[in-house]
Amino acid sequence: MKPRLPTLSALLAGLLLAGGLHATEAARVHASQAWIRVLPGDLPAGGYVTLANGGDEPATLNGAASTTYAEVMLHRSSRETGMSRMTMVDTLAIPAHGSVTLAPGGYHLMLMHATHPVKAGDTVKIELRFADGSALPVDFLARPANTLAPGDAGGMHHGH
Ligand SMILES: [Cu+2]
Repeated sequence: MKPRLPTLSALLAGLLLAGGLHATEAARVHASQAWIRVLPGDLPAGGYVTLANGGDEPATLNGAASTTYAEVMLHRSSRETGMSRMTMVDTLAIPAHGSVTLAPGGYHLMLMHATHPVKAGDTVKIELRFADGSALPVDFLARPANTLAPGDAGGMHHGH
C-alpha cells in the first residue's frame, strides 16, 4: 500500500498558517506616507511615516538605518512652556491593530550626514528595525524644507 503523503497545497497551507502565527514584527507593520523634510547644507533631515500594525501583538520599533545617511536616530519633539525640545527615543511601540504616526512636532527619524546630496523628489530607502531583529525597508519621498505635514494647521514650523 502506498503511504499517504500530504498534498503540496496542504503543506503550503501549513506553512502560511505558521507564517501567520509567527510573523515577524516587520511583517505585520505597514508603512505609509513616508517622507523626508530636506534641509539645506548638512543640517539633519526629519523622516516621517505612519506605521500601522495589522497583527495581534504589538510591534516595537527600536532603530533605523539607511545607506543615504551616516546616522539615523529615533527622536521625539515636544513643547514645554513654549519651548521646543527634542529627546532621544530608544523604542516606539506600535499597538496591536493600531498605528503610530511620526510627524513634525512629535516622533521623527533624525537623519544625519547624508552620504550624497538629497534633493526634493528623490526617493530614499530607510530600513526600519524592530525589537525581534526584523527589518522593514521603506521608500521615503524627499520633500522641500517648507513642506507642511498633511493636516498640519501651520503651528509647527519648528525644525523637526
Ligand atoms: Cu530630531
